[in-house]
Amino acid sequence: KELVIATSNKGKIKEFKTLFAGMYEVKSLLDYPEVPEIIEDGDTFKANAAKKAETLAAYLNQNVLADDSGLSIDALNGEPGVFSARYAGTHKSDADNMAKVLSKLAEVPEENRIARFTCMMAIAEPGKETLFFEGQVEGIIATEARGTNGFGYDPIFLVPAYGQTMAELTSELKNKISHRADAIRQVKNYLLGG
Ligand code: ITT
Ligand code: NA
Repeated sequence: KELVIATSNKGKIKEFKTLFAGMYEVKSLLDYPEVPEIIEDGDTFKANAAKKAETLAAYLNQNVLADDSGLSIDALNGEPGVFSARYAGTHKSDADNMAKVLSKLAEVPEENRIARFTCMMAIAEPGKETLFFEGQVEGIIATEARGTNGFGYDPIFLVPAYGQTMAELTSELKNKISHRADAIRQVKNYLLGG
């Protein structure tokens, strides 16, 4: 059985394939290059997740899951938030985004570097109301990037319980504790009728 996910982020796709292994064959926007670009102009993770899932579900006329996610830092009033993918500009790298965060927090002491990753998942079914599942994980923004696993802001996101950044954890461990794992646990419960 296949599950279509409205994402072209390779880091997410890799995690989805692992998290749904044995349950679904994961398809992504990379398998549908003809789909027009979906503009993410919402103010919230929920609005963007709904737009991605509903647009692709209507286009393919089948059920679609979407993930809108990001990093919210208390000391920056929730930034980068919905701008996480393009915080340093539209054609900048993850490294540029992380550098911008570290520079904005340069004078902020550790106790005030609290942050969380949020993963808002939407399941859109043609002709039905969209469903939402939200996962989160809390951490501390490190003072420098460490680790090479994962993607996005993982190298600067310290997970206090392990004393390591999300990018230093094995992908197996990230897939147990992450915001995405949290949301997918709820999605699976729903899909399996739990
Ligand atoms: P799609 O919209 O195609 O799914 P995207 O990268 O644009 O890909 P988002 O709009 O949801 O996805 O932006 C999420 C950004 O938040 C992403 O680009 C990363 O910078 C960051 N992010 C999300 N999940 C993350 C994770 O597990 N680890 C680190 N950073 C993450
Ligand atoms: Na996006």
